[in-house]
Amino acid sequence: MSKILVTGGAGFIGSNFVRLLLAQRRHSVVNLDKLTYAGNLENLKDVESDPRYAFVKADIADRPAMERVFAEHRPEVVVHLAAESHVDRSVLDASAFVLTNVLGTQVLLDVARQHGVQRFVHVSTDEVYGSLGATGKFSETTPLAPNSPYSSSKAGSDLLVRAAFHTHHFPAIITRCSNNYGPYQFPEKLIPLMIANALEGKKLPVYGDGRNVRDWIYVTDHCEAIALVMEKGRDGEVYNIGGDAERENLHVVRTILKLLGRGEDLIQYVKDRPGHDRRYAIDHTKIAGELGWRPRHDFETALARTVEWYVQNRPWWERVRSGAYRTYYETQYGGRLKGG
Ligand code: NAD
Ligand code: TDX
Repeated sequence: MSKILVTGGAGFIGSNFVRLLLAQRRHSVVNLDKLTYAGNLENLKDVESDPRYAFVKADIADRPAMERVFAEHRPEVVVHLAAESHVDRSVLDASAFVLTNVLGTQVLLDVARQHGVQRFVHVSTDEVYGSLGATGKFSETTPLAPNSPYSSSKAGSDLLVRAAFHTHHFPAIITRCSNNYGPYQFPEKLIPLMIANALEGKKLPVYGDGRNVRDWIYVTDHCEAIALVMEKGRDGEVYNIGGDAERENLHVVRTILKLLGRGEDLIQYVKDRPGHDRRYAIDHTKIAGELGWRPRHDFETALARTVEWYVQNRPWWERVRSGAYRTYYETQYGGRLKGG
């Protein structure tokens, strides 16, 4: 049993990962999160009283705060998911992306190394490889060619992790995953945005011609891959993770409308995202061969299950949209927990 520090555990993938660790492993988990707009402790309501779970509010770019957290909690393993994660926001203002994704990752690497952390899993993205044409897939040896401020800041963090391994023999591993979907995804990303808008009878904004392709993966498949890499991955390696589910955006949007019994008149074509990557597709042969991982969920079934989750959990995303979720930390945790 280890003590695992998960950064960004109040976000979409992080909260699913914390839940998976507590349910399927015996580890104890410290969730370290700044609670930006994307951090929502309501995502972890069901596990917050678990004695193996602790929450710390802190910024990964704040070195003194990180030193305090590592000295107090002494984690053996770090799984690093904290990031600014939304491409459209990075187009409007890249500064938070550089601060958190680049500087924050370096601070975390330094402090984790000083404290003798035995394994550091850096959760990155397929977007660092850039954009594909009609054919081909990203492998771990595909050159980095990020196109957005978001993906460039993630590529910067990947290179700093690589440098920590090569320069300091720091036991770090990088994962690069394709587009996730599932419960607790912030409704600014394609799938939850389209579901919530359709449920409210609002327009569904499709960028450009809607023919961009993403390789979709159900979030728990990604979380299982991260857990396997954490347990059995090789230091200094990169592992690609993907869902074998390439779909055009328009297909995804039409499927959501069909599942909700809404008409295609809700679709609204809008101005394209600047620098919009055309296609992503992941070759995950390496993690399949080395660690025996494969995605378990097929896209159509898991998308239907996801749509059902947003229908059943309407108060969750309505509280996100109204901003009410921001008060949860204060009312639920106010004064009781130490933070950075
Ligand atoms: P998210 O935006 O839902 O969550 C990010 C979390 O990080 C939030 O809880 C936020 O409060 C926290 N955070 C942000 N800045 C912080 C800081 N300075 N200090 C501490 N915490 C901070 O993101 P997500 O979609 O769950 O993505 C998690 C990770 O996985 C990211 O690193 C992202 O790049 C990567 N990733 C995401 C996808 C995807 O499809 N969503 C795919 C591949 C990789
Ligand atoms: O309103 C929209 N309309 C639209 O057509 C939104 C929000 C998106 N889109 C398109 C843009 C993309 O082609 O849908 C596709 C998916 O968009 P996002 O959900 O914003 O995801 P993407 O830009 O592909 O990046 C995501 O996957 C990789 C995550 O946000 C990243 O954090 C992750 O690294």
